Amino acid sequence: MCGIFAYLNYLTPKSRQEVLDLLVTGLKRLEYRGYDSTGVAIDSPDNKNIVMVKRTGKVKVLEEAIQEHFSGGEYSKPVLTHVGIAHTRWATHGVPCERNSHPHRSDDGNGFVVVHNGIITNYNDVKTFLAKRGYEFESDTDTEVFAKLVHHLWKTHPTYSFRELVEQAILQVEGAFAIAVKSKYFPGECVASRRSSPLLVGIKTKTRLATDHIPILYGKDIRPHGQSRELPVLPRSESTSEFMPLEEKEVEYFFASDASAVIEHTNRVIYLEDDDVAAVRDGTLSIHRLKKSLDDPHAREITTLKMEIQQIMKGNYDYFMQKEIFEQPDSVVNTMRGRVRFDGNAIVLGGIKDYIPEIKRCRRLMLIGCGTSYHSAVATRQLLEELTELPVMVELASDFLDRNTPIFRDDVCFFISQSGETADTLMALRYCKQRGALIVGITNTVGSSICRESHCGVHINAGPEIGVASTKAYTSQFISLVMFALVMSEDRLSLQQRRLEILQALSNLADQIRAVLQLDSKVQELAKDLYQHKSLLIMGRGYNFATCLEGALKVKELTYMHSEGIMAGELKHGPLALVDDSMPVLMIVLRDPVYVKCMNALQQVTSRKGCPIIICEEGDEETKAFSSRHLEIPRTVDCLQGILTVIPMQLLSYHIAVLRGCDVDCPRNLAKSVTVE
Ligand code: UD2
Ligand code: GLU
Ligand code: MG
Repeated sequence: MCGIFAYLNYLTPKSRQEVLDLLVTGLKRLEYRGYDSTGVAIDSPDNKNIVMVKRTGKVKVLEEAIQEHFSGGEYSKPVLTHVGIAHTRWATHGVPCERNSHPHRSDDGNGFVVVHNGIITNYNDVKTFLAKRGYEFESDTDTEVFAKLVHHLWKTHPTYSFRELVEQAILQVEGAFAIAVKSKYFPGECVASRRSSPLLVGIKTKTRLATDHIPILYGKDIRPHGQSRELPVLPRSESTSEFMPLEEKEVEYFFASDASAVIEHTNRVIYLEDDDVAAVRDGTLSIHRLKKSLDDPHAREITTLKMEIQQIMKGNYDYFMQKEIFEQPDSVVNTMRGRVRFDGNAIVLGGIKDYIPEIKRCRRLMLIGCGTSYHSAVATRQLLEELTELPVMVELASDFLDRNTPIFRDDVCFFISQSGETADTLMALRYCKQRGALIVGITNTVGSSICRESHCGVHINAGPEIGVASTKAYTSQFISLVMFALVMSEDRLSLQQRRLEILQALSNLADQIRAVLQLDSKVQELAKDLYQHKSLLIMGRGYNFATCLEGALKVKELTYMHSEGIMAGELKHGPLALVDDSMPVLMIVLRDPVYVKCMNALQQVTSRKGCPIIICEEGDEETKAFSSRHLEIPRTVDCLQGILTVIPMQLLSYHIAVLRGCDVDCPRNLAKSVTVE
């Protein structure tokens, strides 16, 4: 989820100090991605060991430690060929601390060291397998199993090449990863691979490369990854001919999570694909795949980047918020990773599974949060009521405290916060804890105060969110609460059909989010109509009321325009007075149980000469007929609609903010993490 940077110089003299400088600079370029700790590994001055430096906190802290302990003397002598790896971590497994920081190692002797981004979901199985064979683990991470697995394979298959060892190891792991591995036993070599996490290789040579393509070498067809726990000895891949793409011998390679860390060194990069194994040996890069499928290409193309750093950091995006909106197809999958098994229709929330019996016995569920986090509770309340059959209260943390709300020992209180540090939410947590309630956290930040002070909880694993206005954290909080509802109803026979329907919809969600994101240019056009107005009313009800609140909050915080989320059922009790031919109105009208009621509201608005923008289901001609402006979203199960309807609202507020010249990533007067009351 965060950053990898690795550097290999072949026949290009560099002192270790220079290598460390390069690694630290590489990490600085990745800083914008967000992280909580850092680390590097290089060869020791006597070349007999690997030296690692790790720190929690900023790259600056790591840099200072390096300057203090690893400069001058032996560190300033040039080495002809060397491999260094570096990492910025966003903890998913184990709190941020030096012990959990990467690189992780295979053994006391640092035989293999690994940096990893992502989540290895079957790491517990691999850990058990390795523990039986005497491996002792020193961190809480999923990553560590990878280093030890490679070591185990090396011991059992002494003739395997470094690349083959890593290849065999990735066959055994499930989940998402980008990894770079360095080894004492294979000096001057580096092996990297990826699955669902980005990784690219930068190539720097003195003269232009002879070719723009690195051929892919395919191995024997072996079974797909991740099916066996017992690590069978797999056939070695058959490819033996290493390809030499370079005319010259001197070469430098950079492995990085994104081009921002590489661009100042070279603009020639190869974007690796899932399950590519890229290995450098004797200065030669080769790319391997274990299995060839019909549509696989023969080579990976070397692309020439023509972007500036600033541009690359945000990808094709102008702002972090925009980038995070577009990350949602991936972040929602990360939230479900290792938890939802679509094949067996099973859900396990490791962080709360032991508490489920206790939660099932509770008197009521309370969901407490502020701002966007509060809206995720509003969005899922109805489903929670339906699937848990418990009373569900949804509370704003500050108001909840103001009221001295009565809390009992048999209450279960959820505290929702992206940062896990929100002061109001944290105080409400302490208030409830003191009264003996069970405290459950829903946070995006491992090791945060809410995570520490809660009895149990769910990490939403959305990855770092940089934009002040929350987007992907909202959809991931939403999904975490939906998963909780599904867990609670696991043994309710009468609810099985409903659960299946929701699970099915969850499995399609990423693609549907991608489809909604395609509306971007249409939303931008709508923003052009709206941005000079003073106000925007957003109406809906049922499962989509939360989207109205969240949409209005996004508009307020980003554009400084007035906006209100209105419960469509309340229209005739007041808000209808605001409607005339000039008041901008947006209405969410989907084909769900409240469709008829929403249509009534729509009619009430149009008969006041309002010309609403309608968010409706794809191809719903009847609804579309009410207005010339609409956004069509794919059909999903009612309780997940809110995820698809909030995305156009995120895009709309974003585009209005840009048109109004507002600072999208840092709205005035707001901070990312509100740690004051
Ligand atoms: C957890 C562990 C992982 C591994 C895995 C085993 C972490 C961060 N994750 O992933 O290392 O052991 O289980 O399957 O170590 N928690 C709170 N408050 C919160 C959020 C979480 O107390 O606000 C607790 C939670 O009860 C659990 C731990 O933190 O004990 C990890 O929660 P998670 O959601 O990351 O759990 P899981 O199973 O996905
Ligand atoms: N899951 C790994 C950890 O918690 C990697 C996290 C990351 O991508 O930074 O250490
Ligand atoms: Mg806790």
